[in-house]
Amino acid sequence: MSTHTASGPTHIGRRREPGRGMSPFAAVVVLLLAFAVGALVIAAIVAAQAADEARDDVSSGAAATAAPVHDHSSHAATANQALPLESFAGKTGANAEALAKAHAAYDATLPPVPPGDLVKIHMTLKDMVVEIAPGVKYNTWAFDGHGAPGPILHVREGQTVEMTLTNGGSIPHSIDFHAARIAPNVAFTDVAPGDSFTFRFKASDPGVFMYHCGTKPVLAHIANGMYGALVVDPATPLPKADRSYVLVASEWYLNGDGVGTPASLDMAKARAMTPDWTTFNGYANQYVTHPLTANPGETVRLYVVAAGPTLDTNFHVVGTIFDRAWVNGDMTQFQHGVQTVGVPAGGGAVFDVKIDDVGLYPFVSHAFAHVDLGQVGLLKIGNAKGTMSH
Ligand SMILES: [Cu+2]
Repeated sequence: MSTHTASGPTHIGRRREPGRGMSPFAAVVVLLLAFAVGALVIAAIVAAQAADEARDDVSSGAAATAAPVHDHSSHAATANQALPLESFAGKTGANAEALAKAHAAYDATLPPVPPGDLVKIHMTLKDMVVEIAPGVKYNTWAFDGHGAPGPILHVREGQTVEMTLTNGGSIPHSIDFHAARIAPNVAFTDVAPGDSFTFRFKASDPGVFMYHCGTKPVLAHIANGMYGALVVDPATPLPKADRSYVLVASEWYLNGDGVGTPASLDMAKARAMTPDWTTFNGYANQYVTHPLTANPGETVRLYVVAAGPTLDTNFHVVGTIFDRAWVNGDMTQFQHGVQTVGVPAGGGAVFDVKIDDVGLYPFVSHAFAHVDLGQVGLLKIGNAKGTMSH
């Protein structure tokens, strides 16, 4: 290191004992140079390690696209990922406001429970490009052609769900229901492209549950949009709600801005947990532009699932307090008067709010980096006007 300092462009660096006979200013310069060289060496080591990892990522990313199994034996020669990881956070298409208005918001309304003891669900998986923010396109692997999340499912405790998965995509996929008590190696099995697979389970536990693709690497399959929510009503009905909405929180990791060419998954970012966008129901800020609505005094029930793939959601509604919070989806008991509830990745919770005053009430993940990345919406009570800064 001292050699590097000595060969530097200033005469100061040539002195073997930089402290002696030197002005205080020169001593500081020498010290700073020493630090700078040290930092460069460390950066070089980190960059070398990161380049190795990037090569791994390229090969496993290719494996994720072409086949669901990691293949560490083949290391692609090209490392085309810039390091440090480039963020595309907040990078929208031009005229973002107009694009956001034109976007059809994901319908968060909880659908009714189908009649009968047996509920048949058929989903066809499809590779499709969706918008995840104004003008930002992403290559998803989508449940039932919905983009992300997949369809909201709603059953009652005691009903049997018969799930048929048809794989219209190009690689194997599967579906894992958190609501099911079933051998995953039997039911959540990989379905080859073009094939269909049917299994049944009894919805014996009430709550709001995640479902997702469980094919390896699961991180990639969930990050590519393969998730959704299943609401199981308790056999003993909950207190009456006037409106029920379902919000699936998730994050997106982009290998490009998605503005011209659709972005795909950046596995290095997914592993580093540095998302470009975080969303409710798959599109940044969509319920800011198209708020969820209720009348003053109505009870609004919010079913929240944190799909991840990795990050939790700290659910909070600005300007009110949860009248009831079924924390962690335990429908046997609720908490009163709580402000923020953590919904873990892979978990769910149910919230009641009753708001009497007309206004715009933001719902957020109160880990505010998520708000900045798009995980925020508005609950519009009555004929409220204006905008909110949250
Ligand atoms: Cu999948």
